[in-house]
Amino acid sequence: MKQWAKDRVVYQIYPRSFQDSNGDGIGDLPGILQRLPELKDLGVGIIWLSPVYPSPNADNGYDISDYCAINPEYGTMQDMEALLEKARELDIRILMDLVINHTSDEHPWFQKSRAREAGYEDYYIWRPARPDGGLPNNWTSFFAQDCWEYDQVRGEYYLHLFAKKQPDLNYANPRVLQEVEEIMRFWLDKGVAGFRCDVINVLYKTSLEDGEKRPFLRGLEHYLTQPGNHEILQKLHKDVLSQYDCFTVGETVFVTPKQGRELTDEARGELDTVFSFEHMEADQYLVKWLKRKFSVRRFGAALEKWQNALEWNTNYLENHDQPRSVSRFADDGAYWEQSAKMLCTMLLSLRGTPFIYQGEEIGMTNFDYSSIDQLDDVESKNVDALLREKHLPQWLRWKIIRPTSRDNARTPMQWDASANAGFTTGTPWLAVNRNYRRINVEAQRNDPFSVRSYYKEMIRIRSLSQTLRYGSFKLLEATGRLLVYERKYEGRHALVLLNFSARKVRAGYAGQVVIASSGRENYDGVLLPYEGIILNEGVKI
Ligand code: TEU
Ligand code: CA
Repeated sequence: MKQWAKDRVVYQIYPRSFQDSNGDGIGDLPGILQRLPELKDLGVGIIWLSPVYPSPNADNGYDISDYCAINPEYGTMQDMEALLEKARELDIRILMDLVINHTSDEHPWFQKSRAREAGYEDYYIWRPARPDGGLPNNWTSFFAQDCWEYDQVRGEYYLHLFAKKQPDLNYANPRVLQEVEEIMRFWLDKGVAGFRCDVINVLYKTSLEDGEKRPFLRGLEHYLTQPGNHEILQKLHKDVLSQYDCFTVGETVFVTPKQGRELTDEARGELDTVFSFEHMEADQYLVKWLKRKFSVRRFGAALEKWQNALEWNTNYLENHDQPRSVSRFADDGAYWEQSAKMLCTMLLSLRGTPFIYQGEEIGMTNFDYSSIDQLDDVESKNVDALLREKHLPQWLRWKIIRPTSRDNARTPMQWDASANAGFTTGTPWLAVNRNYRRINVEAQRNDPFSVRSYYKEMIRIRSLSQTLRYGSFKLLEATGRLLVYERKYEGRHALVLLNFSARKVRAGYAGQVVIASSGRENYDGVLLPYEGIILNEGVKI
């Protein structure tokens, strides 16, 4: 793995919600370009762009209809080149989102495949109905549906692990992999620095037998991290990735530490790093819809396991699929500011490359909508439909969907206190959170005590400290309220003390304060509500 990818901080942009430049209510590439100096100022070294390719937007760009072009809603290829150029000037590298498990059903490959055009028949996973007329198998999708859709043109069903407008590609067909290699080369030759690889451990379907009985994701055992999947990744690495100065992070669903190690083993040559999900279960049972109270103990246990499982981690608390961290793991009310800074202290002091999601650096919160009608997300809508089928009343459906919906993180970026938070002069595609007059970049940019300034300072401190970047990780405490860990490098160490509660908590350590989210310069053994502190050469007392 490249050293630059270890030393830099990544910032994820969800283009649709970042910055609109032409008043159509949709974020775009010129909008991103305009904001690059802002990100540079924050200390960002890499940007991950969620998909910007042409797409019918059944899943906001994760359903791609042309991999080597730009969605006209977002601009042109010239705009993309200008963005790369400006980023180069500022020494910011750009990662593209590589979504290759599925395409849009409007992709020309799918159009040709459904028409059985020569050479394209097997680009997707087609099956006839069962003799009894039933679906080809009993699998269920990630988006709360079955996995098969009947296509009138072809007279067969196609497999889709996600929405029905996202047919899965057939990786048993070597032509498909060649196409993917060409796409990767196209972008790497344009100067992108690598890829965030969407659901990259479910590409290869070993068999299409019925799945074991289970309440969700039936069929998973036939496609999760299969040997055939490792082979695909090795080939992409050998043929393409190894030829460039680039970095990959695989979004690997339900990944175990052992699989994570295999996927990132340099000797095997597959991916550089993976996103794991276990810490996201600190407030849920396996799937996001089954919420439980956030537990520091569970969170700490997941961190301990993953921080030590892999040679190098990628750390995140938010992305476009997860609710806002300050609303979820801490307090977005009375202790909003303290909470956001405490979480920042953690994110930037873990071992691995930190990923900050747009708006996280100003402490953006979950949406304040009052009903499902205000949502856009296909996942939320499918879940609502499923729960309605099961006769759950509306209030209960909303209670389940509200804290979990992906739209919590997709509300437009809050830039300033003007109309629509400075995101657009038109009507935003998704409503802006009403708290934008209080929570926005402009209000925080020049305030040395703001959440954003704290992020900036933590990024700076991390960049200066080998201990925070490369040190080993050791969990010292993960109790009801308190999370404490040690980072150690070449005989030097730092202690990170985090209070996940609205009460003062005794944490008996002493040392020199490197940074405290409260701004204090001395530590007396008691953490303030939602306070985060890093102590240099700290000791237990
Ligand atoms: O997400 C894959 C994935 O695991 C999610 O579908 C997850 O199950 C869900 O969002 C949890 O609520 C990736 C992308 O990040 C997501 O935006 C896409 O919808 C999905 O793949 C399909 O491309
Ligand atoms: Ca626009």
